[in-house]
Amino acid sequence: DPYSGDPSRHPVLKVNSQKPFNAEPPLEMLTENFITPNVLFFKRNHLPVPNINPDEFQLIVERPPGAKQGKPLKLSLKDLKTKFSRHEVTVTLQCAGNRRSEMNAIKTVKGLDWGAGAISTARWAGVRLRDVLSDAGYTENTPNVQHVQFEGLDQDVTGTKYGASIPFRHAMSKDHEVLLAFEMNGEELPKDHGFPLRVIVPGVVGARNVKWLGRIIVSEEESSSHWQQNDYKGFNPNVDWDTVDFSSAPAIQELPVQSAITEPRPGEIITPDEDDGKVTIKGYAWSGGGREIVRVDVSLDGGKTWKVADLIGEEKKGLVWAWKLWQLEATIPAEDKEITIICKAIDSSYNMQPDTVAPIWNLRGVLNNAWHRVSVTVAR
Ligand code: MTE
Ligand code: MO
Repeated sequence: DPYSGDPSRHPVLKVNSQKPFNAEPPLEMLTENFITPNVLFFKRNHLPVPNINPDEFQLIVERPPGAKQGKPLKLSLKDLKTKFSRHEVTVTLQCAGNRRSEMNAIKTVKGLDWGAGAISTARWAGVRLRDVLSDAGYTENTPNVQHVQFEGLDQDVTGTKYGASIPFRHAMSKDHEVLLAFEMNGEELPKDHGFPLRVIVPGVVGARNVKWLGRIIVSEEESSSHWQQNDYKGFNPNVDWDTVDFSSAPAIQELPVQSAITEPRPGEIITPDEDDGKVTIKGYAWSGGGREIVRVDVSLDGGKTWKVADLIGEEKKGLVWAWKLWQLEATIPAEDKEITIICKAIDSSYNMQPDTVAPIWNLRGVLNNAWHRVSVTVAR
């Protein structure tokens, strides 16, 4: 069993697939903390978790043509920790398949049936990718370089490794804070999250945040991996598996604005406060590309009227990589028995979420960011 070396996991996680391991935290636990505890952080593996000896580990960085006779730069964990300056950043990671189950409910899609919990936030520590690329000899002026490819050390039975890439200018940008991380929330990177080293690309889809990083290749082409070329792309709702042409669409990088309700849960019977008739609604909101969430609107009447939720977050200058948790104390009209709660978030570019799933449905079930709806019964 190639999965016999996988680590043990917290029993509270909702498992979407055991082998490879894919799981999300219960939603009401997800928004208990701004920083998601490591054991609750969603886990998305395509392959068995590789067993890596940290004392023998070496990151291989291919050099630009001509530099050092083409010999790659090899860095041990100690080299990474001592030769480069440490950098920390709070980043929310989201899988492109977050909320896929709502797409599946309309028309079957291919993929794991994620609820709204394929998103989590951690404080990551490591070194800047741009510093490592500079050390290998790359500059903003290196000719013929367009992409930075990341190769994982996890592989399938045929030896194919997980891989992905991001644009070179993104990797070299000081503002974008791309990190080679060896710590997650003050602890050594857990096995499920890429021990001993992973890439963190703030504001970019989870799939490019390569775990168990083994090799970095700078190239004119994007990664040739399945996950860069033939997966994690968006399509028109009428494109099906007979007509899909993966080469016609760009690989997903920055993600669109997103939000979801985490409390109450669908079908729950909620009891308004005896004195003021209020209930508490909670959720999260996040956007890709460093766009900060500026407002979350919540409706308790299926979208007829809207209230503004309180935002809970971290102070950060410049680009913002972490989500906002939000909360609303709201009065429910005395006559209402069944209500539909809706949330929608607005980011700093005034991007807003689409109101329904059908117009953004796609065969792979990615990029679902429609208004999130939760129907509950009111008991008094
Ligand atoms: N990196 C490797 N090497 N192998 C993988 O299967 N999965 C990717 C990405 N990096 C993956 C990987 C996907 S699709 C996502 S959403 C994130 O890791 C999930 O990161 P997490 O498990 O730390 O939440
Ligand atoms: Mo993902």
